[in-house]
Amino acid sequence: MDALFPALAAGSDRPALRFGAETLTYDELGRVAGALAVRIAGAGRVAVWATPTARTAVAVVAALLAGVPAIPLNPRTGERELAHILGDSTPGVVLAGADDDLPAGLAELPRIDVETAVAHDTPVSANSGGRPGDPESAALIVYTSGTTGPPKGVVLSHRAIAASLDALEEAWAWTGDDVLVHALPLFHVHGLILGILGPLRRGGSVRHLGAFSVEGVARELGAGGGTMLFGVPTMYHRIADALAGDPALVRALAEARLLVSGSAALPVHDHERITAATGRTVVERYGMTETLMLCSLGVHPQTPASVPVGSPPRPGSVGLPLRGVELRLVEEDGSELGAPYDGERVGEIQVKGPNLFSAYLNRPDATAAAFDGEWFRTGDVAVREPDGYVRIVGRKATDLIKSGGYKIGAGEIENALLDHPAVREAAVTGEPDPDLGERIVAWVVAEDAAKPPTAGELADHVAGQLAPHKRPRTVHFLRALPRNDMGKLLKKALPEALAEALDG
Ligand code: MCA
Ligand code: AMP
Repeated sequence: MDALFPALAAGSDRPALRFGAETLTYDELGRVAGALAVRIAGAGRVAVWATPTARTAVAVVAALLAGVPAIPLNPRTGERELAHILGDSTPGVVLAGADDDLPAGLAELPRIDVETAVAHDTPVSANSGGRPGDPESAALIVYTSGTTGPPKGVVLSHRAIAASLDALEEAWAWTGDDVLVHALPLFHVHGLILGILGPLRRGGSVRHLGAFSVEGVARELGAGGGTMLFGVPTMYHRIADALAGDPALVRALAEARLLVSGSAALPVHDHERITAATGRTVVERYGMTETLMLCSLGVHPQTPASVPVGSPPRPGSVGLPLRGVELRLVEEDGSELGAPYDGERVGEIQVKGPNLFSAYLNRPDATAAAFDGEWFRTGDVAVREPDGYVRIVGRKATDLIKSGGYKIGAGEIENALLDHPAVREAAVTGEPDPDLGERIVAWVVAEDAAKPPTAGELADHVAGQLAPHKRPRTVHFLRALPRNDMGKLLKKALPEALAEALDG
């Protein structure tokens, strides 16, 4: 197998990473990551304190070069979730920045501070292109939520990462000349694998904004030098909102080669607003932590970079399966929906391919349950148009919420709420939200109806235990949760219970 980063081995003074004022060339990245790789070789698994900084990119590249599995940690992870992840993945060391203030949960773990400055005596590491080790070995362990229980560690191999990034190279004519702009978090597949490892595998460069802002996008794209933008629908929604009063933003988007949205469906209305203002079509792609990338609209490689085209715009569609991905739709009764497709019949998306994960860490039961034979069950429900294009229409599990592009299990939030002393019963649902896609709503029965906790207190509690993006944005207080005769919670009846909500 190819080493993941041929351009690192070659070394050059071309920019690889830029985070704010900090830039690392391929030569510099090869030296600092190569030196760190030598230090962590044999460390077992390494946790990476995944702030949106160059240090995170250096730490992850070093782990990949050393052949040591990396576990990216959301630096805002709350106590309970962090304890679970550390207990499950048992890293031998944590890589962080010298000025990062690590929480108590990490105090026991040896710490290595990640340097991004090249010491004069740092040699170009012999392995800075990475040893062509076992392609099946674990490269990253990325935690993802399920409907119930704590998040599961998805073990991703070098093979899966290379296969997925190379399929995107073809679909998007992605080259070393591309400069990717994004502001995605670096502890998930989208921001880390696509957004950092993707450009590095191509020998191109990435400019990370640190935090998302429409101004940052306008500054870096187009005339700013950026050729591609990756974002979740919430980011494109905010961009669409800003276009009317911002000619510089319109120009920046119009001049970019490729605008890509993923992690959740981009509403047709936002597609239309962006196209109307800029003449550009946002390219949707579909993937999952367990499968990496599965489908995308494509661009035509022969099109000059200055001419912005996508394959025929198809808002609401995620395009065709990528190279190497086998995809089928399976009906409730287990029968496969074959061609000819009619754009009407609905089935669960199941997939096979070299891009798939290896296993859920320590969870052979969950790994086995996720497959139908060799086919991975995505839980996403779709139709195929007569020409094979895939259109996602929903999800099998109503207890999975996609908010701001993050996947969040209702069960883990319910458990966290139930841990609050003032909460007797709790149910969590996702409700449509124009900005976040879905908004987390908590339905709570207080221990003492006369003295319920405040909504803000419960949001802080969930943010502190799990993560801020899992906090409920709306809390309704009820006298009782709707249940059937067997005592089973009836989530579908919750909206009706709203009329009797104590919060008015
Ligand atoms: C607010 N904050 C709080 C609280 N309230 N913090 C603690 N406790 C509270 N009670 C803080 C937040 O931490 C944050 O701080 C700030 O207030 C605003 O938070 P929030 O409102 O949550 O942020 P947002 O504006 O809603 O964020 C929108 C976003 C974000 C930027 C679009 O949702 C995002 O980055 N989404 C990306 C998700 C993603 O990458 N998904 C990929 C996984 P501060 O402002 O300081 O940060 S899916 C995947 O990988 C698959 C493979 C795929 O297909 O891509
Ligand atoms: P995650 O497990 O966080 O990696 O999220 C994966 C899920 O995000 C998929 O199973 C889909 O439900 C959803 N998803 C990702 N990309 C898209 C897209 N372009 N359109 C609709 N849903 C998407």
